[in-house]
Amino acid sequence: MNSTPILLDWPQLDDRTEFKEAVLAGLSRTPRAIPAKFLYDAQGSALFDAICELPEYYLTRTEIQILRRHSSEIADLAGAGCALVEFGSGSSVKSRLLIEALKDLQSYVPIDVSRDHLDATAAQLRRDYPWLSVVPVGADYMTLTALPPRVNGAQRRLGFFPGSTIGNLEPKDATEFLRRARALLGDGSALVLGVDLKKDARLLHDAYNDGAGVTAAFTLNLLRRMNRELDANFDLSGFAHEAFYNPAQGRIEIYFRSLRSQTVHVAGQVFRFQEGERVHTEYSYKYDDVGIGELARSGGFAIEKIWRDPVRLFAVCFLAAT
Ligand code: AVI
Repeated sequence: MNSTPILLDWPQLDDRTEFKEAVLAGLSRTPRAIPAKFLYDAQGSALFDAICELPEYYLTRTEIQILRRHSSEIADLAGAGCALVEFGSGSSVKSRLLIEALKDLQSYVPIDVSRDHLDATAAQLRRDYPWLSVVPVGADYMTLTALPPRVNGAQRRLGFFPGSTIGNLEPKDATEFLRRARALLGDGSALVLGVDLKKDARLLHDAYNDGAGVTAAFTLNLLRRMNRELDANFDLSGFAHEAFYNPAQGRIEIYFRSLRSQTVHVAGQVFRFQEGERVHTEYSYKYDDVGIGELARSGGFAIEKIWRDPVRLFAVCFLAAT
């Protein structure tokens, strides 16, 4: 059975206000930082899709390969009659591998803040899988507290959080995400989690500093977005993308850096940037087995199985709720 999107938590009218408040607060504090979620407007999402195709950005194709190789094992562990709940579904490319492998899938529940993405994805999935009940939820999965009642008839709720997006959360927020997912999915549930692993710093560096400059365009799109939406006047030639691996913290750190001393107006306020001053935009934490175990436990899950790519060092984990 199909349906129109269920928009439980759709803050569309407040989007620009939220962006403005976050930017003004982020540029006023020391050190300066703007939350990573604001990188993903329509242009940012398109640039991220392009990043996923880059030769240096191994994460997406490695994870797809693992899912392809092990989807029937995942389906066996999950059992029949699940509701598949995807956190931050985007265009649901990876979930198709699970949709096709899971037995007697009761429903597919993509959760995403981007309504455009959600509508288009749901429509396409309904065309491609007419037998599937697609139940889209327009919401921020970090704040969502309930799933639509239609999902209640499933044997089990199987969460799906691919892409190592968990790595974009600071460890305490990653734990908080898992706790919330555990509460949302309920007793007896499970979660398929994609996690990028610690590896040679050079490979990591290259993945976030690609030769074609797409990652730089992705970071600097945040400045364009501020110019577009907040009446800002960032001169893009005066700022540069900066990304490096911090081995002590086990994370990639991403910033935009001012190339000269300059003044910028944003939403009626004036901000002075020193030459070399950075504004933080993203972390991308990399895990090892111990870290994944600790993270899973802290969020109310236990590792049932991990599939790894031994060369690219990416893991897909099947976590069971404890
Ligand atoms: C979405 N997320 C998992 C990406 C990552 O690898 O941390 C975001 C990204 N930022 C720059 N490149 C990719």
